[in-house]
Amino acid sequence: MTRRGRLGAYTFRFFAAAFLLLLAMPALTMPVRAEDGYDLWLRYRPMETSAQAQYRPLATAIVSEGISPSLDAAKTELVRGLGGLLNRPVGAGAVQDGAIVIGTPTSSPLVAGLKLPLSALGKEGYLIRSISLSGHAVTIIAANSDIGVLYGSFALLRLIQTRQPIARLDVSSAPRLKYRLLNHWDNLDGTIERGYAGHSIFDWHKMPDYMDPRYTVMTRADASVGINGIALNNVSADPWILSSMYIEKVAALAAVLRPYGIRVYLAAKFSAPVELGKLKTADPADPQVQAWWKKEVDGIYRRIPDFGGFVVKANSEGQPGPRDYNRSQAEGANVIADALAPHGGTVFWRAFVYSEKDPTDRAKQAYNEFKPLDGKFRDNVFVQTKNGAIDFQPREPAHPLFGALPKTNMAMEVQLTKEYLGFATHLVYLPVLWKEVLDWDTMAKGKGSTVAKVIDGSLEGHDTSAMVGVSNIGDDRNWTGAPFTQADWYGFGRLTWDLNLTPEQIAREWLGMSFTNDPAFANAVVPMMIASREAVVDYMTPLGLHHMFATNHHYGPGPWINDLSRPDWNPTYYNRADAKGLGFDRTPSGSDATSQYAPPLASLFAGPDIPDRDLLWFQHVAWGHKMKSGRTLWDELIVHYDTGIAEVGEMRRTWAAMNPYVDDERWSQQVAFLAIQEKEAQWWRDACIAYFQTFSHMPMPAGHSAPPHDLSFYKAIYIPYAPGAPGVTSAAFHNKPKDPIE
Ligand code: GCV
Repeated sequence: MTRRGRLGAYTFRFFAAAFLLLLAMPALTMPVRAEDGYDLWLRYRPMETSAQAQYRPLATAIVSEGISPSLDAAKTELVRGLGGLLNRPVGAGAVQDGAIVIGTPTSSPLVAGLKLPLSALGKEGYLIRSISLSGHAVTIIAANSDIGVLYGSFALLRLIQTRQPIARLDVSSAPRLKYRLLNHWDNLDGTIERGYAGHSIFDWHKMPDYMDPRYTVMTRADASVGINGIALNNVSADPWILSSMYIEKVAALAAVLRPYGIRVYLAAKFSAPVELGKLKTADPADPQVQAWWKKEVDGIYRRIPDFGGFVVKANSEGQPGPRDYNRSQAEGANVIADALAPHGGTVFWRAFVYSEKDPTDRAKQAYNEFKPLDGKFRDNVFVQTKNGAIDFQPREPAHPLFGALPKTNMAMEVQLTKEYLGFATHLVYLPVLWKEVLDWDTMAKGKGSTVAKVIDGSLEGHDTSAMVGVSNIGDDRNWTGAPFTQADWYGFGRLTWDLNLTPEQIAREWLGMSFTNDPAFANAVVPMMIASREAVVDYMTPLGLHHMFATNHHYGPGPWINDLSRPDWNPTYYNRADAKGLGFDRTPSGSDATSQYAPPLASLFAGPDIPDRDLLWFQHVAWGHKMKSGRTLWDELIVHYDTGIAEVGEMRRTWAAMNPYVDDERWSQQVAFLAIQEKEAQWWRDACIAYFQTFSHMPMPAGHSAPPHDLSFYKAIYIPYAPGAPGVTSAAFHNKPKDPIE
């Protein structure tokens, strides 16, 4: 070859190599697999090679004898999960070493022949056991129902996803609560009240002809953590949902949910007999009204035989209710309950009842209304009570109704969506908050009368039980608006299944399934998640402060707001800041809300030994009051605000160091969200201190800086279109300060 020819060949090879390198570039520079959170905790990414080798012999085939939609769902999930995790197809097969045999004694002669101890597991529990079958080492997933088998399948996958040993399993598990429900506050127009993850995933307009595949993904996620019912629409309900047009759509959704053991519920508007039925009244004592509910309910059950029932918000925040007809909450609930009873349906009647016409402390109103009605509700009614007496605050004492209605089925309602906790961008791991309430000792029947025992029915021997969560799901690609808000959805389900789980356990599981099982990752991130709850209390509402939120959207601080039409919507109503001090006097010399608690708690909250964390909830305290730490109230308050901010700073540092363990997409989104959180924690602290200082007139304690602006700066911050607020457009001009650009 001539020199020229050689040169030509080299040049060709060089350009060919450069071209190939160019083609390979994206693969070299991009992460191996992009993650956007869509797959939630059901990611099923291939395990590390060593783990694959360890688990593959233990999951070689799936043996399922029966046929049913739920068994199919279980099989499909195992095929998908095992195939993904073990990085090789795992399909249906015969009994062999490593087979996973699933079924119930009714559907599977194999399972029936084993005579397993299933009776204590009830309808939904499951048993997973490693046994020898015809000389083969297999894993059995057995239950009394196909749904139990599905739950067991998710449980086995969870064990593998979190790298637990599965060679010698003997696990039985049954849910502690009978009703484990999510309430979606989704409006029929696609908006979501207090939703921070996009629009509603329910595309009502296209239903029933088009059923978005996302419904099934959501359902799988719900079922994987044991959720067994969802109410589809906002509790501030649109009567249209009960029309035949919408019931047809609801029936189509119920069909998606059914194989996964999830029943559909609806929020019903109390005045529906008037709006839909064209009656003159919705009075529960009116025979025509009673007949209307019966006819409506019968019609629903004809289309949805396993319909769950209704959740009702009555006489609350402008919603109609029995009081409009001088009837009690029980009479209102019972008329609907009577219509549902023959079909096995349930009413979740909300205790979130307070009236602008009642001058009584808002924190006392629900108790006053419901306490005299104990024993008057039908058996198929739950009184659905928020965890605290005001409204999903960063911290509230448990609602005084827990333990106060021994003859009534009590459900606890908590909020997954973070209306009062900084929306989706603030990392606040909510199982810590819920656990605090579940562990709260009401003392109703002496020591140990925890809220958990009230809602699981054991305190008073009820045979039914429930917990309800306000959903945080929207149509954002990652479902809940942020990587870490998925943990609240996951944690809610896991906790309702097993109230004994600790927030740490739940966090560790979720991190392993959603990110990585590397212990170094969990060791850093679990404490960060746990600390996140106290951080938000500290930077938003320390020492028992509550409802300091800006109007309507509740985004950011507004402790000075005092001009709303209803006194009990004003933050000043709650903080009572004045020249003397701070806090709501709910002792006997004040509103006497303390007396709604069992005597030992009542005297604790009204006396000098009250824990700091509840102080300003129950007492009005002088600015110079000596706290347990020896500091004045004023100094203590500032220390708490700054501790909260410091905690978020610490969270940022922790997460920044997690880059090696997490895909770039989720890592960098969380980096940005934590930066927002820190900025807003500072905003909360500065705005609140600037306001309170106008009363305390006290200097900043040494080492703590003064807010950089004066109060007028914070008051002028105006956010017209913060997401999630009801009627946001009409409210957008409320309190609008003069725009500096005008
Ligand atoms: C659905 C709070 C929220 C409202 C919500 C209400 C409720 O007041 O701000 O958006 O309305 O609680 O729980 O009914």
